[in-house]
Amino acid sequence: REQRIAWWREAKVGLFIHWGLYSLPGGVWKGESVNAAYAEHLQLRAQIPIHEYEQIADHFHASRFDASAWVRAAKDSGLKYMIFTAKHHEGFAMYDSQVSDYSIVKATPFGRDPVAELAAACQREDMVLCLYYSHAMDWHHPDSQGNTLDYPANIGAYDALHTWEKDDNKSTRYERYLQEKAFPQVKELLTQYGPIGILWFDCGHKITDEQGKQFVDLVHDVQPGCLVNRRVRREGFGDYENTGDNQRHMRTPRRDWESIATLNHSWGYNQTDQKWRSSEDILHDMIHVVSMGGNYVINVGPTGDGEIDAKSLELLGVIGAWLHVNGES
Ligand code: JFZ
Repeated sequence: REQRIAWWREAKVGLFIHWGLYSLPGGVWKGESVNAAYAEHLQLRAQIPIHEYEQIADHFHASRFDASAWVRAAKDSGLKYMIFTAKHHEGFAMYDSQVSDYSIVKATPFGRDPVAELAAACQREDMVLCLYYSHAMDWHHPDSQGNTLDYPANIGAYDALHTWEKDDNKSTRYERYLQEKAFPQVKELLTQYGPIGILWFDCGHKITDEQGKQFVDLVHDVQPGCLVNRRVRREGFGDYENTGDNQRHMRTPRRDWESIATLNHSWGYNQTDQKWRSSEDILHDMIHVVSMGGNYVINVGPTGDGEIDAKSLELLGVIGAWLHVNGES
């Protein structure tokens, strides 16, 4: 672990990128703003049937996507690593997956592999590429428990979810999701794109210790140099701790830790959320976290077209200017 985490301790600051099918509706469904802070949770919040949600892919052209532009935005802002959402809770692979046809390459007119393009751009710019994978929740796979249970509390109304709820043998079905989709996709991410800095898992409270350990072992078996964050399961798991979203300190900072922050209130692009944080506020948090020994990761949610919005770029610019003067390199 000491070897794995050396680059991360030096990096201190990173960029999170939430990009998926949800980026296209951007928090609005059928002309109505869905009252949810997290635009990437649209499918669940608006209880959109899977076959309807799938149709977003038909309109996903991402005509302004430019991997180098994203990597340069991170680099110019003084950020050292980039965490990209390879699959969020919606279950859609934002990379070329052989495991499922529900992917950006197979299901959209865009048809390209953003992870491959980001990997190439990161290599050119000396940026560490890290990948987010929603391992516990998958709103597209019929056997994933992610659709219900404690998140939020058995909100029930669409396809997969009902059948799952009525099933007596939930753990068997969930295990099938892990074997059929989650484990094989994580393996793909670790074998198709060169060295990955962090496999960033989320919502591990939904799985067992044993399953959490299986994810950690899988990552370290395939890429011993790849870090795993705590959210793979719970406190003490993985290579380092995470705070809750937008939390600025650990109650008990016993090991390396990371704080992740949004610039408005959503992680995915939300066209209705204009409540941006001030640059002073963000700078203050970043300095606070890093001075307390944590890493600070700032999030942007590019539009479905593939662009980082002007306001986020402006805020990143302020961070870049500060780090340029005060950062270490
Ligand atoms: C999550 C996701 O559900 C969300 O969409 C986003 O990707 C974010 C980075 O992570 O949600 C969480 C997970 C954990 C906490 C809060 C929100 N937490 O520990 O406080």
